[in-house]
Amino acid sequence: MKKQTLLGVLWFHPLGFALLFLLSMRGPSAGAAPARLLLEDQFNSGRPGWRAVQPTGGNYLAGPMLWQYDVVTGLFAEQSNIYTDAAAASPTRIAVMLINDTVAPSNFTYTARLTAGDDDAFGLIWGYQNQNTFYRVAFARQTRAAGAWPFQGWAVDRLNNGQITDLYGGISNFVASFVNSANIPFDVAIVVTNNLLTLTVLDDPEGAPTTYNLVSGEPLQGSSGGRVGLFTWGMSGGTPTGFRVGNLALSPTPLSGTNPLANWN
Ligand SMILES: [Ca+2]
Repeated sequence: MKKQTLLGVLWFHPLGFALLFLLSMRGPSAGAAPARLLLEDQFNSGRPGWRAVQPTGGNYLAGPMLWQYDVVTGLFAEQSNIYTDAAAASPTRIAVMLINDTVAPSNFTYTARLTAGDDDAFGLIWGYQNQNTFYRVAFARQTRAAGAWPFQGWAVDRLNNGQITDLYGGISNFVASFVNSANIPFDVAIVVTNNLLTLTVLDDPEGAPTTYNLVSGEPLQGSSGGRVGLFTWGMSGGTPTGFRVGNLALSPTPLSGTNPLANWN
């Protein structure tokens, strides 16, 4: 009887569930012995340095929330389509988030490369104090009725104890200067200095780069210090599926987290 060694499954969802096992088994026969487990590791401790947040009180549809991290590409994703209220609009603007453990000081720079697959909303969070108090920049491609969030293009809003204030872009002073394209990455830079926001997008950085100075030194409401992260609302399908976010960097205080496979060769 020929003996087989089979590397069975490598399925890695460190923020959800993953299983790695090496299986040594004998070929099929009437007298085959049960599979013998050589190695098992449940990657269920999450992505170190990050926490998934699903705010309470939301009327959630689709989902369930599952944040994913690809250790090879360093990209974060969430593609469950989880959203709130209705596909036409979310009056509550409640959306799930992924928040880093580092607490940024009041002056900081937060950058990332975003790529949309679907046309609903995703983007970046800063000044996170709790699930009801933070700043957010949202990017969406889908056209919706006037006043219906998420707005097409880009929008900066503030939630303060759940109270929503539109700050820049969106419905308050929307300039249709930037709308993301499917599968075209764009680099986002959030710079906060003395409570003034500068928000810049470099679209298609590796193709035909175009810079959009979306907000230039405009005031914010209260401190912007706090945690940073990502959010998603209704993203699934397309190419890439849902969206991807990578090249995440925060200064002067670096993001928390280590490669969960750092001790694996
Ligand atoms: Ca969608």
